[in-house]
Amino acid sequence: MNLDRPRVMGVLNVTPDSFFDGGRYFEPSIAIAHGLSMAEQGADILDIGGESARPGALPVSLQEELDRVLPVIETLRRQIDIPISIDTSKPEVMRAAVAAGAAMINDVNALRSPGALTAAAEMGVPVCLMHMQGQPRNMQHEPSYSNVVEEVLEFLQARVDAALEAGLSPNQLVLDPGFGFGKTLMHNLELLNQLKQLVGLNYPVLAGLSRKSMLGRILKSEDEDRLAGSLTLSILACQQGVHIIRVHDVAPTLQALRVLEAANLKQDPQPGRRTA
Ligand code: 8Y7
Repeated sequence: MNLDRPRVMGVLNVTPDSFFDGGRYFEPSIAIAHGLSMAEQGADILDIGGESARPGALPVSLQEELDRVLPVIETLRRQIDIPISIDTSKPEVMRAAVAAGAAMINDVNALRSPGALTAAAEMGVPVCLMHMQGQPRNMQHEPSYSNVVEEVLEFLQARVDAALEAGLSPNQLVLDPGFGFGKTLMHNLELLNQLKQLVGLNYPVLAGLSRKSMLGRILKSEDEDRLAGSLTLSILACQQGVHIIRVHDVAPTLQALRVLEAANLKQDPQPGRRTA
């Protein structure tokens, strides 16, 4: 995938308890329709997940996770052209999802689960390695760092080393600071302001900021009212060179990116039209 311009990854949760969807996309047919809709809106990638990473969320069984995601991947694979990413930490789900047509692995646990490095090395698809302090069950209890930016970079560098050691290729790797995963608002804002440092490691960088609780903290708003804040955060990330943004609202994000691109290029996207 050409990453010269930022790419949009659409979030497709197939869980009854995810951050925002709150079970609305649990039915395979509803999840599939939502995936088709994001593809139509212009998503570059779809990220399909069957286990919620919401703070406080409990793990789901292997069979339950497979039952949730596989029918959705199999059907969407046949109906859309864009790559499908599997959001999982379980090596068995990675393997089954890739066999069903997934072209990327998004692992919030950065391949730390037993067998995950080997599975990813064998499959050879791109992998997103994300930083998380703690586990979803307890990660927001008391996040603590002496220097959040340094510690996140060190963690990701160590996971890159482990991945290369396990036989993954450097051009398979994507890095993610893991906004909201064991971080206070201040930690998230510091990371957001220093994203250039992560981009400087010279791997593609993915950022997920869409509708996250940091916006609730800033805006004191409920989930439903986070679109403008989400767009602002995504644009700030892309302005620092982030390559992929993971979002719920595909069409508005693409609009915001078109505006950013025009501003950066100082170019009229519709030359010849006599308007402002
Ligand atoms: C992220 C993510 C979630 C993120 C990556 C949510 C699965 C929480 N957030 N994966 N997943 N980065 N790579 O709000 O920030 O969507 S779940």
